[in-house]
Amino acid sequence: MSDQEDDIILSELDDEELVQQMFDDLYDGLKEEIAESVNILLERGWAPYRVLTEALVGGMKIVGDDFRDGILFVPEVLLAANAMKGGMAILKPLLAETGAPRVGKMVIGTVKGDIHDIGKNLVAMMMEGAGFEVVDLGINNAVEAYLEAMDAEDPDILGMSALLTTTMPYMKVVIDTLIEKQRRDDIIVLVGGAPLNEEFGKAIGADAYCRDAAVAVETAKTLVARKHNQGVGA
Ligand code: B1M
Repeated sequence: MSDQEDDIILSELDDEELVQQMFDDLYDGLKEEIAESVNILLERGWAPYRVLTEALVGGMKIVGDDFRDGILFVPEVLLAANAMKGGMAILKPLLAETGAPRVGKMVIGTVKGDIHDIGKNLVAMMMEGAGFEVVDLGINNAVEAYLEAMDAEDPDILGMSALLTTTMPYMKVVIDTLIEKQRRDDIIVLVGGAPLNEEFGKAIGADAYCRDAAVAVETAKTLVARKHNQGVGA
């Protein structure tokens, strides 16, 4: 087959075919193709959030399943993650453009020992879109980094992300340190990441476990509003 016959014209695919193609392109780590497809879907009137969840997060789920099953390895997954970030970079300003009034401030970071940041970045993007000011501490954060950021930024919320069963217990280290330093009551602690669940969130003393970015936004809004009301009444 010639190269030309191999070429797929992304703009000629219908929506369903294009999303399927995006799953393949994400799997193959094709950043430019992902960026082009994201733009096509946006031009066709898809909401940024729909592109994010249906096309990008959907595609990453397939990558994750094959990584788990030993079909894909770290280098391929890194390429897929890079392609995903290419798509997210286009969506970020659009998600932040909602004109929502400022509702609160969040410091967020992935915990010590953990370098996964896609989910955390997504939460940060969605929170910004919902009107929160977000200070992103990046990956591999020791408790000192969270404490310093709390001093410097005076946030309403501390968000922690962990993607590994070996790093999720570190969230408790952070919360226990806050208790020890009598700072736990000053801040709403939200936690998230694929291996966590509601029970774990409760067990470590977080205010809430957030299954995904949309839940993080809703939970943050509710808890910040409650905190501000309590503040007024106090
Ligand atoms: Co990693 N990895 N990885 N990895 N990786 C997982 C997590 C794994 C489940 C894969 C698998 O086996 N199926 C597995 C963990 C197994 C376990 O702990 N039981 C795993 C492993 C083992 C590893 C390494 C140890 C592999 C190795 O080296 N042998 C290594 C660890 C490195 C380290 O951190 N020290 C490693 C490395 C990597 C890459 C670097 C290659 C890459 C990360 C690139 C990057 O992030 N820049 C990577 C990736 C991409 C994955 C998978 C495939 C995808 C994660 C992802 O981005 N998902 C992942 C498999 C999986 O999760 N199914 C896997 C998409 C993202 C949108 O979802 O992160 O869940 P998620 O975020 C969601 C929610 O969880 C929630 O909202 C987000 C958006 O809806 N959320 C929050 C997340 N954080 C939140 C914080 C909040 C609120 C909500 O705060 C308020």
